[in-house]
Amino acid sequence: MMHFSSKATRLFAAAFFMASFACLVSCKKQKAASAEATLSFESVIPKPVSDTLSGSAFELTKATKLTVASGSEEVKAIGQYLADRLNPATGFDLKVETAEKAPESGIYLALNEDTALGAEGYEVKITEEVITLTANKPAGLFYGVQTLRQLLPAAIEHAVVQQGQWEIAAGTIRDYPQYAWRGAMLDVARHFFGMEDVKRYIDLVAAYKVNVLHLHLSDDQGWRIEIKSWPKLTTEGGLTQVGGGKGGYYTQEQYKEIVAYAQSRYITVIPEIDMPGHINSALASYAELNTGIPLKMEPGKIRPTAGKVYTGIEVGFSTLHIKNERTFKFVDDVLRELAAITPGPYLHIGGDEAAVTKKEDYIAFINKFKEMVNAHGKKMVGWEEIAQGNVDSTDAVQYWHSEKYAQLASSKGAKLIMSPSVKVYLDMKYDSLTKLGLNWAAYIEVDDSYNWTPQSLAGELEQKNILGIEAPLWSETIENMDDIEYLLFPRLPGIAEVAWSPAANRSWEAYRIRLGNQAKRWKAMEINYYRSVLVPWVD
Ligand code: NGO
Repeated sequence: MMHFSSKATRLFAAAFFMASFACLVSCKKQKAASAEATLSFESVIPKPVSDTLSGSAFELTKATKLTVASGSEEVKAIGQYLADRLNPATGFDLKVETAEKAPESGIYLALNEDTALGAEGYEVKITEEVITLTANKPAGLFYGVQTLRQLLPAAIEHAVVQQGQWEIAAGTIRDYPQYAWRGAMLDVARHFFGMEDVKRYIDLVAAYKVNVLHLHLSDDQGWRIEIKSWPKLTTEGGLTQVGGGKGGYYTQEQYKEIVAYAQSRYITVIPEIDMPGHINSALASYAELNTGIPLKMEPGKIRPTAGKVYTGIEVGFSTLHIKNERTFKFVDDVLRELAAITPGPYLHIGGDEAAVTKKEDYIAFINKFKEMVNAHGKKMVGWEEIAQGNVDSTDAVQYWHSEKYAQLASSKGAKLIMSPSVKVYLDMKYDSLTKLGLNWAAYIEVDDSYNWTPQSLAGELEQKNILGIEAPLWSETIENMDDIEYLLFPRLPGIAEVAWSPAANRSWEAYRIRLGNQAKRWKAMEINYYRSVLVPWVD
């Protein structure tokens, strides 16, 4: 207990008590003010639909309780996913607890009917005491968790313990996506990427609320998915890749593991077998798929010989043959086996650049593929050229550069996935100095891939026909994870924002600041990215 002997000491003590009392009243405000100055929602990509700061902050400490509403294993798993993101860098040992009702402090996740938020939206309310994350469906909780990650200091992304204060700006965020299809494609055919790379790719895109992983599983250079009834597709057709290096393939068990991993990140896998062109790896594996029917060639054009293993990067030289009896047995077996291991609703049949398939054969092929895909309980997706076939409102057509085909697909009632090669082809170089990538469509700087809306392309499409957006990463020139990351970052987050955030909320000037704030995060995540001079990076 304090003891005051002299008058001077008593006066000092009185002043001290008064100051302390004054602080009790105002220091909380001061903390709030400093939080307001340093903490904001400006670190979040894609930009939320609405957010309001309240001016104080929540601090995550080792005493913070992480609670989920009881009754759903799925919600508990999302709680665990959050704990796994928070524990390594903080050094805390947060454990997921369940409760019947919302606690008064800590972090709380629960399902809660709020129809305005839709199937993927969420609301997060942050006060000094408690963070309450709610959503109609688990997917919304998962996206809310991605937002919370980005609201914490960037150091949270380190894999080892960091010193730091783990504050989150207080306020409310209500958020939901504009488009149901927010995709990223990875071409594992031109160069093969193993399980760890695919999982990292999934994690990187999941952080930006991407919900579709389109795997381009076959092309002229390689067949990458085990088909048990046609084993040579992989044991022969999967052996090599562009440049002649060792290829590879996923067994069906491995594919299922990828699908499950993606599912745990609320990402649907869409497998693509590219047909009737881009099929050389199959022709090279099974002589019976070749008929020897001479191919229609452009005069003077030298094409690679279809039917032999191919390691270059030409396109449009191979085709299945409509008059070959084995062709449809082959296609049906492949689609059946693929449908059986794919829980998602779609199978992608490719359909692009069938330059040596006769037009009437091409149309007959697409109509037949559609019947087969539907017979196996799935819906068909294909590149824009499939609009020439009998597509309808159950099919999705992936626009990549032809306004004519996009309009045709839309006039037949098909849904459009927007992958404009001049905006979102991640294999395009940033500028003429970029070492990786191609440039046939355009040089795509980070502002180019951000500054567009799906409706204004392909001759003004109606909103109701647009299913969403997908960014393809073709792999002719990329060989490893570092290469993947360099072309993905910084463009992918901006494309994800085009797919998620309302166009009226977006502006390049504001976005580039938010993007620059991601640099520390990417460093912590060890992401290899292109340091565009257009972005004010904050390290
Ligand atoms: C085209 C082609 C692919 C290439 C890619 C390279 C489509 C749909 N087909 O896009 O085979 O890999 O360009 O940018």
